[in-house]
Amino acid sequence: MNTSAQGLDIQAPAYVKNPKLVAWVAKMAALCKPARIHWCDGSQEEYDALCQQLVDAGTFKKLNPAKRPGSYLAWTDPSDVARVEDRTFICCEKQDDAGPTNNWMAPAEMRATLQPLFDGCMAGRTMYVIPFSMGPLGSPIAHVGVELSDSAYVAVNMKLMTRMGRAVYDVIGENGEFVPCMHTIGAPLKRGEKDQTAWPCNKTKYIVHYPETREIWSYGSGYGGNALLGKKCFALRIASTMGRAQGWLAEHMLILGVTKPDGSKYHVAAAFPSACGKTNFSMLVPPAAFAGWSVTTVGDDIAWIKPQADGSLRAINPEAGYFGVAPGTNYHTNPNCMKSLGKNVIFTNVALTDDGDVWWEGMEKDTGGKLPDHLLDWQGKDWTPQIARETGAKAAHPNARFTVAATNNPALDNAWDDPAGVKIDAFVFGGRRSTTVPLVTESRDWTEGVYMAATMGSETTAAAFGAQGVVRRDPFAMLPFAGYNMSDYFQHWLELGATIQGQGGKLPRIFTTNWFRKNAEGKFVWPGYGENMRVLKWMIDRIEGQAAGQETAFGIAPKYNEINWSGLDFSAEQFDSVTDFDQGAWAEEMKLHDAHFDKLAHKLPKELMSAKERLQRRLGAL
Ligand code: TSX
Ligand code: MN
Repeated sequence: MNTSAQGLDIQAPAYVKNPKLVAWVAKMAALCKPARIHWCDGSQEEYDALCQQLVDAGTFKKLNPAKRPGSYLAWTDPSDVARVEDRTFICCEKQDDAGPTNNWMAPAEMRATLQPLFDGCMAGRTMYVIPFSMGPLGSPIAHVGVELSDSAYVAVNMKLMTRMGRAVYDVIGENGEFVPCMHTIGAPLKRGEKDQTAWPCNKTKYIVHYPETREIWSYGSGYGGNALLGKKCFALRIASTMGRAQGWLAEHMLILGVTKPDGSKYHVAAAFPSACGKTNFSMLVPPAAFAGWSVTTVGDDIAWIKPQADGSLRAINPEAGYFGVAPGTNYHTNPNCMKSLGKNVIFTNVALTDDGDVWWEGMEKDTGGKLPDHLLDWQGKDWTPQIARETGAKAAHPNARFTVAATNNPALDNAWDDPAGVKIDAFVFGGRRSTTVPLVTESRDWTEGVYMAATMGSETTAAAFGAQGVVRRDPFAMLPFAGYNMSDYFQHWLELGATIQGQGGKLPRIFTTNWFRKNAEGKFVWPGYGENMRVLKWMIDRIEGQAAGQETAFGIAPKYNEINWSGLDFSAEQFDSVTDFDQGAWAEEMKLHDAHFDKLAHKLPKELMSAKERLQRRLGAL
């Protein structure tokens, strides 16, 4: 197909057969005025050529092939290192539909704001047409998108993070639907002008979603969730609104499989706020005492979950790769992740070693505490242990990332690419709390589970925020990612449960976890990491009817002797200290729940208020 826009030839490859798509590309090219258009085919040759181009431009450093084959390192502009939540907008007609937790602007006003910014924004650059499927190609749970971007970094990251390339055009066909995703770094080049930096971007940033027309417009940033639009923008914000309209769930959840020695297998979908170790949990290695058990990864960040005719919920990971935080990752915290990072990785904002490899804080745990003698830090400056001691300078940015294809993961679940998805047997909602919230509980019913998820919270860590130890509510770990009113989102969860139950379906169990309780000395009591397998096993025992548990105010909890302690020295007293209920602490906790619900009061489901009253009655009876 051939359409012309202001002298620029929009020569689509013959295999692009969708007139709407070609017309949209032509219209966007006319707006953004790129020097050329590159229709990505997703081939390895294309990936290699784009990486080489990024090396030539200085954006990528090719890492030592003897140490890290097929891998690259990018250092971003110091101002472009994370998602920009205060610049993220949900633009629906009514502000009430975005709710009190989202930034909102009326669509017409936002379009008028973005029009002049996008006019000519790609001048002198290439517009990449990036077709991608979120989920296995052609899966009934999957959906496709097309991102137009002037960043080759985005194109190569999308190749690792999604099913990107030619085959997507067959899914779109002549009249199939796709979510249009516009992205620009917002750094047009004048005629003959060359980039002054290896990471051009714009101080002005907009991450904009139009849920009603299912569009994404991103301006000014080249980083992660701001620019790889299939991820947070599509797979969570836009997809959550699609799920609400169509009766399914788009969730900020990892998906893992647990296989027992007898071969039976369960799938768990788990939501944790940031800095709780989601990727670690999705790649958990069971302790030695769990011989014959295995944990496999379906996904580490996002789950799309659709009700089935048989009353089950089946889930896919819409992504095809991991865009994870590097600092803190090592062979102790996540061996499978480290093994995934051996080759064909794009690193962003980690440090460069003198022999052309990468390094980040936490890696010293794998070398007996020994730090490298010299590095170039994520800004290209000299770094030595002495400089670090004297100035506190970090070698890697705390939000430094790896991008890697899921197929690198040695613990990848064999159903990870199954178009039918996997049946979800349990939901887990985890928070990071040094007090109050017990190690694990199971909700008595769906509504109580929704209440637990709606009130979940995390204590801020020094690294992430100014104040330490303040509880931030992050309902369902979806606060920054819900594409509509958070109270309507709770209602959607309640209705979905009621519908499935009304049809005689069997809902997944709902559990809460907290790996982070501390003792009076401020030390973590629960060993966490692989030892969380013991909690996973108790969940499966519950599902199988093998553990009676005991009633608590906040759901059903394990008795000490219901946990398999083989190979771990963990006393009943220690167990008590991560599971006990402090009446005073819970009284304070309920005040925080009240304050949280006050903010969402306008449309808060009445059922959640009733659930709160039931909880309060039980707490009063402690
Ligand atoms: O990821 C974590 N998980 C889940 C793992 C499957 N982390 C890291 C969180 C930051 C990203 C954890 N940190 C976990 C955990 O279960 N638990 C803790 C707290 C903790 C930290 C250190 C130790 C024990 C617990 N022990 C030693 O350092 C020896
Ligand atoms: Mn995430």
